Amino acid sequence: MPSGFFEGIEEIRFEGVDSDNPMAFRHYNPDEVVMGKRLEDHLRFAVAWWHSFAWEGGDPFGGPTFERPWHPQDDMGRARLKADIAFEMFELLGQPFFCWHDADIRPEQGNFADNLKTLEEITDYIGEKMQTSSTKLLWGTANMFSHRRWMSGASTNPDPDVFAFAAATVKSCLDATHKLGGENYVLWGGREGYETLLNTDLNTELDHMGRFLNMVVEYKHKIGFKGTILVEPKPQEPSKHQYDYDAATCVGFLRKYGLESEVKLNLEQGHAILAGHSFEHEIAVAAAEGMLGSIDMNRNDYQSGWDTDQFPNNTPEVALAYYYILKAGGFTTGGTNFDAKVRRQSLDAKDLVAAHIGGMDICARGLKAAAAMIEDGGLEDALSERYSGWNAPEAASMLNSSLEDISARVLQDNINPEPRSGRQEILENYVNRFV
Ligand code: XUL
Ligand code: CO
Repeated sequence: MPSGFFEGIEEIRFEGVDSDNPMAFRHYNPDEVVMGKRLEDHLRFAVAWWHSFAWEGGDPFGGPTFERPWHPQDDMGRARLKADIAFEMFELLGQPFFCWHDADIRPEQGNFADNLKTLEEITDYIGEKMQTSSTKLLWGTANMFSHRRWMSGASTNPDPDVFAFAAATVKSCLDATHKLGGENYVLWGGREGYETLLNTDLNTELDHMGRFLNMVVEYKHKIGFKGTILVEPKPQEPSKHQYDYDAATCVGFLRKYGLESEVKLNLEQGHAILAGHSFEHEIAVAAAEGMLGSIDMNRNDYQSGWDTDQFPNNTPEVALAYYYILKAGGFTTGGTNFDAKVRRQSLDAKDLVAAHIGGMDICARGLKAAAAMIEDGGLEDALSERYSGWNAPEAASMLNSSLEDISARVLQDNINPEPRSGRQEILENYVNRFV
């Protein structure tokens, strides 16, 4: 028996670009084949349990606005109702994946033993629902930032008891992710950072975080979890400074602690913007290091300057993100998670479904534009041409020579470089032909 929450909303279908039905896909046809692969298999969309079902509509100035039948989530009955509603929405949208934090799916009990018990109970319940559903788990994660116990960090907390609580919590979430067949496990350290350097021992905190992550990887192998461990960069918010600042910082951290072949990155559009980067920059940096794992596809408001977690709606931005993802070979275990929430005034079930329709449509449109650019090859040709000087043997051999040898050659051949155009506007115009 459906709950009635989505009453009046039919299964969302692909109707094509000429459709004016706001509750239909215009670009996302899961079965459309692009570069030899179905769109659904390229994009691997996931619904975020926290924003879509747990979040109650509060902001820093006001309380809940949504008043869903399963809010507030303080008992297991409502946790189960929330799961029922979630799976109803997955079905309506044909969602291939979902993601959760422990705190989104079970009520907070205030102590570890009871948190563990309710997590096991609710993940058994979700597991039963998955038996008759085609929606799978993209990733699970532990919320180690909301409860007051985490206020000074989780693995970086000066109090060893909090480190212990964090280790036990991640173990329980990794177990639950494994039980549900999750394809990845994410760690985002919202409180792994500091409010002030004055009370912070940076070296100790980073060493603890590095050891903690190594223990996560050791445990993953012990239980035979085949998914990917992902860390999610974000420069700040809620902490003033977060150690996983951006992709480049995470790459350095993973190398320092010997994790470069074990851990990849979950990159979020809004976090890239907060770090002062474009999303495609973060993706390209991770891809260059072989550490591109998964993405959280949500934008920020460009004026308000904080993490507003809105659904994507900008085709050119999304297209460039997928261009660098496709160029890196596409997702393996990763996917496109909508770490996005409807606005506080968007009260209706219809708003929640329409937000996902729009996000999926924009991503499909962006991916198709990206694939067209790859197939056309214009950007790749321009790159090859720009670096073609390095194909000459005397150029390539320079990298294995020395400053003295190169200096001698500059004198002997009278090398005097002629500046050449970077062709930025021409390339930007090229991209605009596709988006
Ligand atoms: C916070 C954020 C998180 C992570 C998972 O900004 O993005 O939701 O994705 O903890
Ligand atoms: Co995120």
